[in-house]
Amino acid sequence: MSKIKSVRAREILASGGKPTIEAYVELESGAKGKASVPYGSSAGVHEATVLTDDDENRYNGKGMLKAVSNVNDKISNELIGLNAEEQRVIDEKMIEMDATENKANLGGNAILSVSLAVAKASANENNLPLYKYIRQVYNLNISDYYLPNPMMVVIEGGKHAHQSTDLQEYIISPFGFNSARENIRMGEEIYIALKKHLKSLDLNTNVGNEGAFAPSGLNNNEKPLQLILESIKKAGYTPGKDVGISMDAAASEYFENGKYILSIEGKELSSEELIEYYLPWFDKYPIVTVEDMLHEDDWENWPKFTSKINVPHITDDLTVTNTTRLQRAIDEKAGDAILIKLNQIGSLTETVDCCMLARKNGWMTVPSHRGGGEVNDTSMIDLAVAVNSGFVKVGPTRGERVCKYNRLMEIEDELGEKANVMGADYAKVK
Ligand code: 2PG
Ligand code: MG
Repeated sequence: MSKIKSVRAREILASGGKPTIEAYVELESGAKGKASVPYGSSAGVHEATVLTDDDENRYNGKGMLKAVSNVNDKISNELIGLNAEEQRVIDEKMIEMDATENKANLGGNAILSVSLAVAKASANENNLPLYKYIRQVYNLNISDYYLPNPMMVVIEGGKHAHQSTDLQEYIISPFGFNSARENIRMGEEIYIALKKHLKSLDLNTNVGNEGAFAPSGLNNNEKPLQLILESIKKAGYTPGKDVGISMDAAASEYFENGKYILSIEGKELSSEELIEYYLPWFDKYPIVTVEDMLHEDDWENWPKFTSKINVPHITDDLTVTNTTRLQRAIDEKAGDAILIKLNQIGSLTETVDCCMLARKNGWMTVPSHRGGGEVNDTSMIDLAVAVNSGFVKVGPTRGERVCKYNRLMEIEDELGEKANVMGADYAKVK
């Protein structure tokens, strides 16, 4: 057991060319931990605050010097001398210091960077990889390792791309192999097959925020499902058996003044009409999961839609990795699986609590990358392995995305014989 000796932070760049924050923690033993945090571009309104500077002269007001100084001048004073293995106490201390519902004072970005850096320093001190340390420090009663399948975003639109679809993400979810490495390979092969397919149809293959294709000129929101289905076959895999299709509509982004506005089709739909619009897709395509098909406060209609489909409905903007919102979603049967983003809530402890609440209620967890400002930190993968998540959602290309898959393959190698894979059982809590 070692005490915290120093806590520092600095501004670094995230994938979108705007800053984010990185924290460094050193323990008295000399063990060190470093962590950076991402932010979203279609962030939900109920997420923890990403504290940015008001200084329009730097990065158009998106600098993070305030968050950095909150770490260097405020948080560090309170944490120095604390036992680094008291992760819950440390996180609670920062939450108490902040004293707001949504971490508006210190910033969820500032708090999370320190929370993760403490965990990494202490994991190093204990000579444990982060995923093992998370199980140990929170006393998680999970014995075996079941590695998540990749959930690879291959076509993106909405806020993540310009002139593409209204829905935000079309995803391939490979699960047929009994190996994370092989499922990742399958996903990448389908991605390349899709690239060839798009080219052959004279559709552009430029990529959006998450490294997925963002073809312009598609005149409806169903077309990507068709293109992906064709590409799965072209790559030599069997749809529904080896790999399924997933979607994240990110519907909050096209909800305006009480209507869902599908611009590329010139449609304005009510919740009921939107549900009817989606339903035929479930018969035509091997859809295995869907996410945020309704907006973040459409509580009334989430249970109606979830009861009409027989695949997991993942809550993202609805629950924002927040146990209070998750409990409501469980009680109201709004969904049956949850997207997990550390920065939505802003501390490791609250994120792990959210995953455990989901598990207790039979909900699949799906840790996810962020759209706008991703970083090379791979903590989300260690978290996924610690809690036996069904999938991890990450884009197929770009360094800040593939480092996540590389980490997953590294863990698989490290665990060797002990590495089971979620495979087709992804929706089960293991
Ligand atoms: C989402 C995410 C990640 P963002 O909606 O699930 O794909 O997007 O980080 O922009 O909120
Ligand atoms: Mg989402």
